[in-house]
Amino acid sequence: MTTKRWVNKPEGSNWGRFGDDDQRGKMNLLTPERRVAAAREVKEGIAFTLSLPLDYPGGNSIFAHRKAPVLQYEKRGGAAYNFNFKLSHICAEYCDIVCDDAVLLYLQYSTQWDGLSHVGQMFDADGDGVPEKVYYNGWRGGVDLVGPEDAKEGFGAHKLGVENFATAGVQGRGVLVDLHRIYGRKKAFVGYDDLMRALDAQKVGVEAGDFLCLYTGYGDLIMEMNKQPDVNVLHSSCAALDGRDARLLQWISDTDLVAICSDSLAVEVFPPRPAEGDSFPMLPLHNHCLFKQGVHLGELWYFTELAQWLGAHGRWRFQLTAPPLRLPGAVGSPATPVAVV
Ligand code: UVW
Repeated sequence: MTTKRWVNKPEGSNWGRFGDDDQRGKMNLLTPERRVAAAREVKEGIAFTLSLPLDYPGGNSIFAHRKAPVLQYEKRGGAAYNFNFKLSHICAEYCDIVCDDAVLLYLQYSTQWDGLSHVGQMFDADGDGVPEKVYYNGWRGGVDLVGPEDAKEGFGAHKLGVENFATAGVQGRGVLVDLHRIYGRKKAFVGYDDLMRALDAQKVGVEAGDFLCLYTGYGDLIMEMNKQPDVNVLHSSCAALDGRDARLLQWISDTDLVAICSDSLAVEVFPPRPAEGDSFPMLPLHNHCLFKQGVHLGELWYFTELAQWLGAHGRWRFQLTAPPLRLPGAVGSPATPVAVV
């Protein structure tokens, strides 16, 4: 049985399109036919890893609340650490030695997916005249997504967690737009007209079910900074989408693309252009994609070698495989996406 949990739905949203209890958004558009079409893009069998090393960007000056991963080790049987650990103490030769480890990993520190529970909005979904904390498809903050200020225990994204996305089988056709070729490392707000010009110049289109991938050069800057990111340089460099361009947002909805992935920090320009009025989303593209449309966002991906190869071969489409972790209740997830051309 499904439950419709809203009376009002936000303007420009597609809530209910994939069912009242949907938690996967446009990943529902990854049909067998579209996966076969994506597989047809494989001509050479050459693979590209689209992840930064997960200890990049380095430090936590970009976001104080996201820290570099820390590997941790446990003792085995209370005595020695389970690292270079001899499984048997009675033999000197041929005995196995083993290692294992743990990690304190901020899930959105490096190459990552934003799950649909990452950004919601204050919105009067129940029609009582008072806005409440709501996420994609009407799932509620404090009820379906429970944090330390909502309850004493049982935290997590009980709805819209990345495990729903992981079990969608995240494989399809990627379309790369090389914004770096146009803008270099100059900071640029890419709106609808700019994106259409870039697609026309590459003679490629984005179709329903596609993953739109944006190469901006930001990932190269991150790598060159060698784990000591200069935030002022990063915030004043490279192209990103202009989340305040209404025509761009409408195109994202109409195209039925399933995700937008970029080597930049936030896919959209962050901080964004000032908005009109006194009440508006701080992250307008996140608001449109994650909250209204169920379109996942991939951030801090690494496209450099793929972009070079595609440019040299006059191709822009490829097969993309990019599952998040199947980690119940998580909001975001690291990713190690693979493109095959
Ligand atoms: C923020 O919190 C700014 O989100 P993101 O990493 O998705 O840009």
